Amino acid sequence: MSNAIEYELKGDIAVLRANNPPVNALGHAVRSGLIAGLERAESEAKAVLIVGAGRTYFAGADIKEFGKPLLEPGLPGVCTRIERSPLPVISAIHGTALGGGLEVALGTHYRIAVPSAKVGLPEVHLGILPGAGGTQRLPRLVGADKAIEMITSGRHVSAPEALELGILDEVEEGEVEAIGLAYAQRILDAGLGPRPVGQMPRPEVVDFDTAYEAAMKRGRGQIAPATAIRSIEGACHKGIDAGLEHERNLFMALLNSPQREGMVHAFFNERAVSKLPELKGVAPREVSAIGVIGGGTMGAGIAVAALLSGLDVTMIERDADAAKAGAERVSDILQGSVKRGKLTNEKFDAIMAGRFRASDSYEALGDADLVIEAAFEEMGVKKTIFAELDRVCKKGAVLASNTSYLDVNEIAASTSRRADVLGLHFFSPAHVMKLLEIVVAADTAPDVVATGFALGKMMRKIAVRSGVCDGFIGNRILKTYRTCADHMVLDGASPFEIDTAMTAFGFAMGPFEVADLAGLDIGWATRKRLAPTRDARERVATYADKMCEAGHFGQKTGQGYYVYEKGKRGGTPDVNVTALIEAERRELGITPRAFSQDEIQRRYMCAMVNEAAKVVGEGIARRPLDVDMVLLFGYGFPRHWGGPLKWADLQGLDGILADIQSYAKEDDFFWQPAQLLERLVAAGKTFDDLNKGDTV
Ligand code: 3H9
Repeated sequence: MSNAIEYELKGDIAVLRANNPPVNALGHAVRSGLIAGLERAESEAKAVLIVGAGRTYFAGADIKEFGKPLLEPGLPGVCTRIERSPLPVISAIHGTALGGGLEVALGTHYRIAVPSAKVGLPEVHLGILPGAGGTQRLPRLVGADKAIEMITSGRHVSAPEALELGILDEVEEGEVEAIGLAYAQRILDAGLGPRPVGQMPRPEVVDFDTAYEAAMKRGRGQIAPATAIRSIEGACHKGIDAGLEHERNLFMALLNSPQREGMVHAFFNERAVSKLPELKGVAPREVSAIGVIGGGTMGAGIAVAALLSGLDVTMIERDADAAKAGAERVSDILQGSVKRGKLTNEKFDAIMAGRFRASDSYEALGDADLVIEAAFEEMGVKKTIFAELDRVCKKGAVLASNTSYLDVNEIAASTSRRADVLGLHFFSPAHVMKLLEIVVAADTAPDVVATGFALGKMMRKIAVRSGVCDGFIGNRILKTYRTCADHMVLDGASPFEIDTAMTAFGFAMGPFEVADLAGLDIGWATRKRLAPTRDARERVATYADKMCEAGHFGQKTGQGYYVYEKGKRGGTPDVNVTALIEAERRELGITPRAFSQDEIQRRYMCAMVNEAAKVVGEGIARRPLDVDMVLLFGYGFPRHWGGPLKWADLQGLDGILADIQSYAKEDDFFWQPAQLLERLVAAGKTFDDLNKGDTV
C-alpha cells in the first residue's frame, strides 16, 4: 500500500490516515492508497474513518497534475467507490476540506469536524468546477441555491455554518482522529449503515437561467462559475450516475481551457513570486516599530496596513496641524474597519492609544526599525527627507521610499548608508491593495531586501522584486499601454470605446476610468517631468493636458473623461473631451478611422506585452511571472488570463510579434519589438519556459 495513506485497524474501525504534506493534496498515490485501504478495510473492519495527518484533511486535488495525462484511479471514481462501500465510512475533518477534499468527504457517509475546520469548493478560482461529484452531492445536501452560492463564490465555509447547512453532521472540540473514532463507534453502536448522499432526493429546480446570466456578468469573461451552474442544474434533472457524467463533461472542457491554465499559473506564482533564490538563508532584520513620513492618503494607508499587521507606527508630518490631520485619516480608515466588523472597538482603542502616534519631529523616529517615506513625489523633497532620516535613525534601520517613479539610487545617495535604502512601492489604498513592489537599488544589502519581503508577508501583500527604472515594473508598463490607448484615440477610437473594450477583455475598469479615479494630475505631472528628455519621434497626445489646464482632474473634481454626479456611482462620458480630441485630430491633420473591439484589445495587449518583455529582458523584473503578478495584483488584470505574459503565451508569441511588426509600419518608434520577444519566437519558446529556468 502507498505511504500516502497510512492504514491502521483500531478495534472494529479501519483508519485511513492521509500523509501527503504539506496539504494532503489528492495526488495519484493518495487516490490509490484510499482505494487499497478501503478494500482491505472491507475484509477486516466494520467501519472506516478517513482523516488527515498533519495540518489538514485533504485540501483538494493535486493541482500540479492538471494538464498532465490522468492516472487511474481518478478522483470521481474514488468518491463513488467510497460512497458504494458496504461499510459506513466516516470523515473526520480538521484544517481545510477544499475542492476534491470536500468531495471525498461528501462521498463518505458521515462527517464530523473540529470547530476551526473550513470546507468549500473553490475550484472556480482555478478555472474549473468541482469535478468529483461536488456539483451533484452538495446540492442534494444544501439545495441548489445554496450550492450555487458556495460553488460560484468558492468561499471557505466555517464548520459551525457547514453544520447548520447540513454539510457536516457533527462539530466537536478535540483531537481530530479521536473525535472521529468516537463518532464512528457511536455509529456502529447505533447500528447505522452507509448513507450515500448520491442516493438522497434530487434538489428542487431553481431559476438556473437567471443565475447563469448573473454569473457570466460577474465573471467578466471568466466562464467557470457559470459553467458550474449548468452542472448543478444537472443534479436537479438526473440521477447520480448521469449527473456525474454531465459534470465530468463540463469539467473536462474547463480543464482543457486556457482559463484554467491562466488561473493555475496565478495560483502557483502568487506563492512563488516572493521566493527569491538569492534570499535563501538571508535573515531579515528585526522589525517591530516603523516610521511613516507623510500623513496623506498613501501614508495613512501604509500606517493602517502596518498597524493591522501588529507593528507600532510613528507618523511624521511637517507641522502639528498636518500631524493631527494624518492621525485623523488613520483613525477614519480604522473606524471603517470597525463599522464593517473587521476590527473590534477594543482593538481600535488599543491601536490608537498604544501603537500609533503622530509627530512633527523627526527625532521621534529614533527607535524605528524601518521608515517608509510617502511624501510628495519630487526628488528634492525626497533627498531632504532622506538626509534627515540619515541623521536621526538608529544604525541598521531600513530606510524605504514609497516613490512610484523616481530613481532610488539617487535617493540612497543622499544618505551615508546606501546599503540600508530600498524602494517599497505600495499601491493606493495601501491598506487594501495587495501589491508591493520591492525596489532594489544598486547598493541595497541582501538582508534589507529580505526585510522588505518579510514586511510584505507580515502585511499579507504580494511582494515582487523590481530593479530601478522610471516607473519600476508596473507603472513603466502602464505608461506604455496608456500611450498606446492615447494613440488609438488620436487615430479615431474614443476613450469610452477603449474602456468598454478593455472591460470586455476582463479588466475591472478601463484605462480612462482608472485615470479619473487616480486623478488626472498625476499623469500630467509625469508628462511634464518627462517632457525635457522626450524623444522627438514620440507621438504625444495633448488633449489630456488641456483637460488638466481646465481644472478637470477626474473624480475628485467631478469631471475628467467622465462627468460624475454627486451620490451616483460611475460617470457619463464627457462630451467636452470628445470635442478636445476632435480639435487635436484636426490640428494634426488626422482623418479618424473606426477601431473594432478586437483591434483595440489586441493593440493594447501587444503594447503591454512588448513593454513587459523589455522589462524582463533588461532584468528590471527577474522573471516573466514577476510581471504577471504585478499586473494581476496592482492593475486589475483579469486573473483568468494569469497575467499579460501568460496571456501572450496562450495566444502564441509568433502572432504577437507579427502584429507588433505590422503596427511598426505606422509608428516604428513606439512599436519597437522587444529583443526578448524576438529571441523567444526564434527559439520556439514561451515566457513560461523562462519562469521554469530556461534561457534564450
Ligand atoms: C480540485 O480539487 C478539483 C476537483 O474538484 C476535481 C478533480 C477531478 N495541490 O497556500 P499555501 C501547495 S481543485 C497542489 O502556501 P496556506 C502550495 O502551492 C483543488 N499543491 O498554505 C504551497 O506550495 P509551496 C481545490 C497545493 O496554509 C503549499 O501547498 N483546492 C495544493 O496558506 C502550501 O500552500 C484548492 O483550490 C493543491 N491542491 O493555505 C485549495 N494546495 O510551499 C488550494 C496547496 O511549494 N489551496 N498546495 O509554495 C489553498 O487554498 C491553500 O493552499 C490552503 C492552505 C488554504 C489549503
